[in-house]
Amino acid sequence: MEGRLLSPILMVGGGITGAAVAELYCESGMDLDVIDDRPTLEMEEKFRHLGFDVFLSPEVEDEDKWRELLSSVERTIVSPGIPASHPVFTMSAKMEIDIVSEIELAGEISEVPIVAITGTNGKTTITTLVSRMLNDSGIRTVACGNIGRPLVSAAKAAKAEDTQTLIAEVSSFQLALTKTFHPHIGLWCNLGEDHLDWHPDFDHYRNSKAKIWENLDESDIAIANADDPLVLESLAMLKKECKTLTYGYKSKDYKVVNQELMTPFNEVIINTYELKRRSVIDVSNALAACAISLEAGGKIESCKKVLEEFTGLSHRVEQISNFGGIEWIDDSKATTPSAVLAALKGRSQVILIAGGRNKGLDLSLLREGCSSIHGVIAIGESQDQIVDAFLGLNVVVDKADSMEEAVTKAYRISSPGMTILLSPGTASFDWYSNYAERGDDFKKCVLHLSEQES
Ligand code: UMA
Repeated sequence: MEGRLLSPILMVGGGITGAAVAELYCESGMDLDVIDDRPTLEMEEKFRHLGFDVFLSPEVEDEDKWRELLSSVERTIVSPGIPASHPVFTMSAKMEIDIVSEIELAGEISEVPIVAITGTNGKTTITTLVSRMLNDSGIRTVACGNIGRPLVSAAKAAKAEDTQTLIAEVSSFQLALTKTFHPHIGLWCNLGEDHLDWHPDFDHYRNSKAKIWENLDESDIAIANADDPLVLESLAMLKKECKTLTYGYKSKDYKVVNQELMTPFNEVIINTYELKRRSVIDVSNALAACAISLEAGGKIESCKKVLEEFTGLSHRVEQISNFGGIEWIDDSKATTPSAVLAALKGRSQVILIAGGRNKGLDLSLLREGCSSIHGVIAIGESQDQIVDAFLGLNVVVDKADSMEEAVTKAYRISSPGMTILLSPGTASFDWYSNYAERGDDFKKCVLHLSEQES
């Protein structure tokens, strides 16, 4: 493993990814420096413990300091959250320093196959399902990547942990810089506007996602969602000789026929009535997971068993209460308009709580869901954009300055039989540290209101 690692290395970002890369270099007895735009004492302590120093990144315009910092660096590894506009990219390019992402490094050191899953919405669910299906089939896997545990950590530990296949959720941030990243199976589930505060434009975002398939060869498999025209178009443009497969309602490979999920050989995997979650998006994610699992050697019975038991992940269209005869749903993970539209699909009489920190996206797209919506409570920094999105439509619109107020106002305009859906379409960082905290606050406010009202 050591032979494939280069030194000296500059690690950009001292978060979860930075720590995982540092652990790899520490174990290999190699040197590494860390820079961060916002170093903290806790961070410094974490890296000092591994024998590495953390430095404050030089100012954007201080080219001399950048040159000095990078003068002895052979490779820069960047954390996924470092945006394409960060000076480390321009300076590394100017000084002809190799610049890679952590998943590229993971691909270089991994001794077991990697299955990679990307897309705008649903990739965490698919990653979780695939890992469970393959484990149940007797193939030892670990779910990793953007889902939480860095791919590089899981790759490093694969031998010790007896892992046979790594199931990696990969984000556009992680894919953007890859040159050699080579999963055995790469699945792309969908594409909608997202992260335009990180990517310079939509094409950059789309091209980054498309990199999941860039290095596949004859022994690999590219899997695409047949119901997503942009993903299908990218599949058609693929020049490589790998096997290609699709899944979805419009697919001829992994498909839905008379409510049954089926393989390309028309074997029945499960009937949709046996699924605990069976909205259009749930069925799509279930099929995606089956496609990967069966192509990776999993068993149909295991796919069926896992799907029968799967009740969904927290904060993703999660039903949290039926107080007042209302279906209360926490979909705090929905940080893009496309995710909100997916949650609204097939529903009616919804009171939507939406808004937060806009990631540079066009929130007026939410209008497309108006036939499902009875009312909207606009929250957070982008509340005016949310209000504007529904101007002139037959939808009750109000604003709230806290989650508690939003929950109360939503309840006041609701009637039994309706749904109150927190599906913000934006990031949470204006009011919270992350989407989970936002969802938990929503749950707390619903519980509080139900206690007050009873
Ligand atoms: N930092 C800078 N300058 C910047 C941005 C960040 O110095 O311009 C520093 C921060 O001060 C911080 C460090 O970078 O110290 C954080 O690095 P990071 O933002 O890359 O985050 P990590 O802690 O390394 O976590 C990352 C992923 N985060 C992002 O992509 C933003 C995690 O995905 C992932 O679980 C983890 O690696 C392990 O692979 C989170 C995420 O929000 C869940 N992902 C996005 C999403 O799902 O929408 C893509």
